[in-house]
Amino acid sequence: MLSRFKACLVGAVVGDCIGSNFEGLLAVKLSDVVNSVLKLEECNQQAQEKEEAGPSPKYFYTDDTAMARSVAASLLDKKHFDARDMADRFATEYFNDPDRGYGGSVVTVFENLKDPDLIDVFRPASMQFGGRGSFGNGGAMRIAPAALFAFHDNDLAKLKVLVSSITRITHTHHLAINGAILQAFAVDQSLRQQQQPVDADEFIDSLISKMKPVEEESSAGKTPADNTREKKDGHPTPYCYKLLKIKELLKNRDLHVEDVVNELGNDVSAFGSVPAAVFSFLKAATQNIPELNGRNKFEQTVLYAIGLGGDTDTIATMAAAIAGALYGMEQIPKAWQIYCEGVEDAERAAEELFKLGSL
Ligand code: 8NA
Ligand code: MG
Ligand code: MG
Ligand code: MG
Repeated sequence: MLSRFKACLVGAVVGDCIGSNFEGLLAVKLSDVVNSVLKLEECNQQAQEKEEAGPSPKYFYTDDTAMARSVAASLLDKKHFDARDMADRFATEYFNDPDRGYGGSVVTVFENLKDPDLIDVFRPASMQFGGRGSFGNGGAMRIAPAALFAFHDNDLAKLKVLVSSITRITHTHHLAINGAILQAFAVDQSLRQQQQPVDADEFIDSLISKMKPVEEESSAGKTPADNTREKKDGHPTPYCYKLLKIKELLKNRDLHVEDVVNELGNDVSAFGSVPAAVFSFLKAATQNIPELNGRNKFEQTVLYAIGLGGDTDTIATMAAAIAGALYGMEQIPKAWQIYCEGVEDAERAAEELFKLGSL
């Protein structure tokens, strides 16, 4: 389990670092994604053979990892959710290192969080987008450490509250919150998964049974104006609807990337990215991806997720957190670990989160 904890956070880091090379591209060739990691692997090979190693490549992490680090650090330091502490860490991290590719609007939240007279740390986020709140994937992308922190309690209601609180510091739209909850539930479920290969139908059915009450509860108190996006999709429980779509897509043996993107999305919204991450995990877990032959399940998850294009770093970081939680560190290539920034810190945080549970 320690190895799975570590691979969840290390996986998230390498997914972000490798994925960020393709961020925002509408169409990504899987062969280009493979080449990007071959570069790391060849360099590592040369270094091991003590030949003239080329200039050391480095893939850098982005906002996804920067914020996940703050989530982990705050939970580890305070041993519970402390809104003020976590908000301070998000803002301080941003102002110390603003060029990590943050979302266009979340920056306003950080600026307002800096106000020394601020009483309610959830208020700046709730003011975003005319009071509707951001539906970006910035909550979901950073949430894996929360699933590890709550793992030993084995209480989904508690995990849900924790995830919702962490997300609401920057994102108050219910699609952002529920997307983060889905991502956390998927990580939690993957950590608890006993059998391999994964049964995709079972995995999805279990997620639906957990998400259905969450979505029903959040749609109960909503005003019609809040519902624009669901209306567009015509569904009162939109994440459950997309989870069912994932099941369907997995049964299509002649599936193209465009079909996946059309049905699930690949953009910076939570609704347009968390389902794509879950899909990438299950696709690699249950099927052979011919272009990725010779690669293990973890590698296939990350490479496939990036191949969906769009918000590649974030879809890959989320898919990799789920995959790492199942496969453990053994499946994360050494070269990826060496040449992606932030791996050691993630490994250390995961170890401390693991120890916290056994206290
Ligand atoms: P955010 O809260 O700024 O949301 C991201 C974007 O989503 C906003 O800038 C808006 O364009 C749009 N958006 C969100 N909520 C609403 C709303 N209620 N109404 C209309 N538009 C809305 O930032 P975040 O933290 O959620 O962003 C996370 C993503 O941005 C991550 O994927 C991260 O990597 C980053 N990022 C992505 C790209 C990209 O994929 N092209 C580029 C730069 C940064
Ligand atoms: Mg990013
Ligand atoms: Mg980025
Ligand atoms: Mg992104």
